Amino acid sequence: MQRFLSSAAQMDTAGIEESLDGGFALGSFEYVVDSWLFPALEALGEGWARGDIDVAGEHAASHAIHRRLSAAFDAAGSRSRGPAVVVGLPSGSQHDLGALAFATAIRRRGMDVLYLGANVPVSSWEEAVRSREARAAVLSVVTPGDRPAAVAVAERLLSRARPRSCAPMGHPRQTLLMESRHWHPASGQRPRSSTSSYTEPEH
Ligand code: B12
Repeated sequence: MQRFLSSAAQMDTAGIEESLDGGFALGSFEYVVDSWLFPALEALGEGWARGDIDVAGEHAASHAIHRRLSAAFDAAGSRSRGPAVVVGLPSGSQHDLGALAFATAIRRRGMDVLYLGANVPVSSWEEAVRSREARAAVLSVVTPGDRPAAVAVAERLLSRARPRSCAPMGHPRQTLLMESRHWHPASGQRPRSSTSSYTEPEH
């Protein structure tokens, strides 16, 4: 990880790529993401916030990671035959690496993933969930500022498009889970009885 951070600080693209080669060789995709990649991203953000890593180095490093995750997502494509799941970010939110990693992991488990990426308006979430008849919608909520837009998406989906569940996920402080308990598939009418449950951790 140290090599990754120093390469980002020096804007050394070969060093960034070599450290990613080493990181991704540590084990399965899921193991690498949890044990190496996300801690490395967190350290990258700390380096940027301290001023040790310039915005250019941070952008170069996060783009290199984006390319790796995209390749892993594509490589998992042939297994996508299971339930449809839509994954992405709400309007205004650009931090899509966590969502892309999650989308890749569930695609590797056989789910039929529609990955929307960053900055998706409420109406487009609705359209995506409806057109794919998605069983679930998963939104990544990386910063507190992303939360109102994520809630707007979840509320719209649960009132209209009705996936079986809608899960805005992120740091424990930002996470909330909204679930439609009584799902009426494609009836075009509101469910006779529906509840939304919000699970909000204590602050
Ligand atoms: C890369 C990066 C960027 C890139 C994003 C590129 C991309 N394509 O994603 C760019 C350059 C675009 C960017 C922009 C900004 N960024 Co930024 N960024 C980061 C950085 C370094 C990594 C983000 C990341 O992907 N982390 C990996 C994720 C997965 O980690 P995580 O969010 O902690 O997620 C964990 C859980 O929440 C959970 N999780 C997250 N998503 C999901 C999804 C699912 C489905 C599940 C199950 C779980 C889950 O799993 C993770 C592992 O535990 C972080 C540093 C950090 N600490 O993360 C800063 C950081 C998030 N950024 C920050 C800031 C301030 C910004 C900007 C406002 C900067 C600016 N002035 O423009 C903008 C905002 C853009 C926007 N409108 O969204 C701050 C946020 C501070 C705050 N609390 O609000 C951070 C924390 C940096 C810092 N240390 O200050 N950023």
